Amino acid sequence: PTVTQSYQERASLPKTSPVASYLLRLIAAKQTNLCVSADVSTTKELLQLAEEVGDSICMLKTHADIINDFGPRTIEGLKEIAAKKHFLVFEDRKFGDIGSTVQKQFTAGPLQIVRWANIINAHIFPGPAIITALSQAAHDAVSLLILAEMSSAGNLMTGSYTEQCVVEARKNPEFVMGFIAQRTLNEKPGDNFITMTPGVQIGATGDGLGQQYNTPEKVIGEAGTDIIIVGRGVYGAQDKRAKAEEYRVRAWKAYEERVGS
Ligand code: S5P
Repeated sequence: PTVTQSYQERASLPKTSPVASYLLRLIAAKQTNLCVSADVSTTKELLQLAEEVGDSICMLKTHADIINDFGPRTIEGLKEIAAKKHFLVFEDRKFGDIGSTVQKQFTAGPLQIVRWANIINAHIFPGPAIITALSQAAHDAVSLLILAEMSSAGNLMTGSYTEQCVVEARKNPEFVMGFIAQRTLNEKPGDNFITMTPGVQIGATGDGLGQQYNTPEKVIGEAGTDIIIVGRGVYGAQDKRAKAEEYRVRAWKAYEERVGS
């Protein structure tokens, strides 16, 4: 089972999407399973945060639609810092519409996500055509995460809905690299999906708006997930670089203890 395998080993397993292999190798090389969620509202803050935490992360997650002045400068700046500091960019657009519409949302409009994101995500409640539609509009360096579980209180993504996410992912291992979920969903032999888990903060249990928090040890060590996604826990801190390092060290140690290295 993948919970006891190293990131390095998993990078070369069969049926692993190319972006997943690349990311697994990057995680092993940089020794970081931390993704920082850059939920800030200006290009300046976004690029500053990327510079500050870049050495400690494997991935930066964006919500491009909350950046007031999002444009070519944002895209070029982000690409440059990502190349320099070696991390991937994940646009958390959470596609959830008919195939034809998501293709346009992915490729057109003011965000032109296909031009700069390495990783995107989608809900499968509209049905599996959302996966084929996004895959047709993508190029080789883009991979999809399916939202299989959420961190917010009372969400409806449980039981057979979550199971169906795994079924659809198994049909498309070339394009679907894994899940947003609260625990590993690699249950069948041969499953090598990457699980990324938001709702992580040290010293908080919630935000008063439904968000629920766990610790890095809980999600990586106990729930067997692969990457922690931390937003306010990092960008809300005075010293963002130091805080990112703190999360990196704790999540990495939880991983090492899990795989027994
Ligand atoms: O289930 C989810 C899925 C996502 S992608 N719960 C989440 O919180 N997220 C996102 O992760 C959310 O949109 C936000 O960008 C981030 C969590 O931010 P934090 O400040 O609560 O750590």
